[in-house]
Amino acid sequence: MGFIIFAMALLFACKQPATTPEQTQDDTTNLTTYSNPVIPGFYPDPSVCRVGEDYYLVTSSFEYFPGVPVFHSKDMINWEQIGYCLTRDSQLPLQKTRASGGIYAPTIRHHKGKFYMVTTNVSGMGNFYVTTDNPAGEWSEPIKVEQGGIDPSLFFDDDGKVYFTSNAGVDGKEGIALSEIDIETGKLLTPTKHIWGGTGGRYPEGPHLYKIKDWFYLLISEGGTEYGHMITLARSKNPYGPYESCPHNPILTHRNHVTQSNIIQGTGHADIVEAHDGSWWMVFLGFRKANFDAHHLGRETFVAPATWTSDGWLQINKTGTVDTLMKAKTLPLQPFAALPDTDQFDNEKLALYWNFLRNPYPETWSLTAKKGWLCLNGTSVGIDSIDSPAFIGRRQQHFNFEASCLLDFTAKSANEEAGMTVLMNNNHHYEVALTKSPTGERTVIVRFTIGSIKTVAARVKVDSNPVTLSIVGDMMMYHLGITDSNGKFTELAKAETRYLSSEVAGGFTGVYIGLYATGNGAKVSQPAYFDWFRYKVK
Ligand code: 6LW
Repeated sequence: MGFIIFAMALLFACKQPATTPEQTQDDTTNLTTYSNPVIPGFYPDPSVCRVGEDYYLVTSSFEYFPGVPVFHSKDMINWEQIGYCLTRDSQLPLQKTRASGGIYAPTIRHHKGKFYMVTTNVSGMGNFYVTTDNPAGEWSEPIKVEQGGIDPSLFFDDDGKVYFTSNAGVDGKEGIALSEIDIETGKLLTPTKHIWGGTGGRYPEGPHLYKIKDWFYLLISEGGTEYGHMITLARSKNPYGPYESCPHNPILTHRNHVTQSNIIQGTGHADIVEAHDGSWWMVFLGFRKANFDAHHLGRETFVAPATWTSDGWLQINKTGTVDTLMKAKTLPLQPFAALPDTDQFDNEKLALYWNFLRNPYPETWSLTAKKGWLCLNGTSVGIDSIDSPAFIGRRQQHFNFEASCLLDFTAKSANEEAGMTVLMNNNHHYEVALTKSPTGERTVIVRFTIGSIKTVAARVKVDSNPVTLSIVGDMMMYHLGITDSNGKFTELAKAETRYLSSEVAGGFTGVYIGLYATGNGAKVSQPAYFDWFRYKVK
């Protein structure tokens, strides 16, 4: 029975729309069909705010740089990345940050013409916020807040008070804590007080405080970010409590038997917003299981409609559950143009979707050294290191994809290599790379690193230069190989997506597709040049 349910889930999942979400707006019923997740791939811990008829959303980013991507929408369904909150080393020191360290859940708020983004750098800086007038531009230097815990949030009350919440334990009490802060300096104006412990689930976290119709509502997550995740709600007439738990808790979860065969699992960590037409929406994270109960795309951003019950509680998508195809009355859809599949590296700036692993060493990459090519100057740092290799990567956002790059590189020794990787973290990644064999031949290798198990699964001699390296992914497997000038792909080796999943690799991130160069302990004698990179949804 379990297998049949799994097979059905798989069949349904395989039918999922690929690049742009499937969207239709029915004029007679006024209902929109849209696909969830609305931002696929590793974009967890979403937070949203509205300014007039514009919506802004941020997500966490951990050890990747720049940090905290910012998205814009006109309809809550279509999201376009417009920038990052943390673009400078002074805002985001990530040097030697462990995998899944760095930036945890952010909150975005807009108050009196200013945007605020508050988050935690768990690898040193702790809780801090940055501000800006223009969310697509530069944000301020960090303003630190001396309250512990993760998942900080800000609430601006009408009387001018600013409340800071996080999941800090106080006097041995687990749960959500609150203080008032001076928003100019970040200084605490009151002691930190415990306000709610949740409904009994583990890890009460991700708090957001709102004032709606004379009630202070506290939205949190419990149960941990895995299969037991849930979203719970409480309210009080006073920000300090006592808080009354919503009788319908959890208001959104997929931990129960009704959703056990749903491909979407782990729903939690939410934020809400009232749209300019008076409708209410929730953004939250979830993941899509791929290879049995394992997921490798990371935790993704989902959106669901919310309504208020007559007794003043929030109901999410009527059922407290969601689907990959949603039907709801939405704002008029305003989709954005799809990004091109291929990056020709013709601009002097990297496209917004590219990230570095930790703060990049400036000399390791260039878009100007050879015009129209990305140049990676490999150093001694490899992608196994808790350091900053010569690497740029983009998120794998779809189960079925083909990624290719044209690489011009000649290794001078067997240590030197450059290529393409699917990388979950420094201990879990697969690559196809150009190197030199111990006997001096120009060689393409496929290597798998799964924890302490490392193996070169394929090694073929190649004469040509440049070479097109390719990785083709589906729900179950990655296929790594080379593509010839006629576009014919030759698989050299394959391995399961499962071994790059969160369940195997651990941590909070999702798979990246990266381009890299390294001397594995010594500087590489010459640069690796990438003419183009293609990420195509299949
Ligand atoms: C985040 C916490 C969570 O800080 O996971 O799922 C943590 N929720 O709220 C890391 O993303």
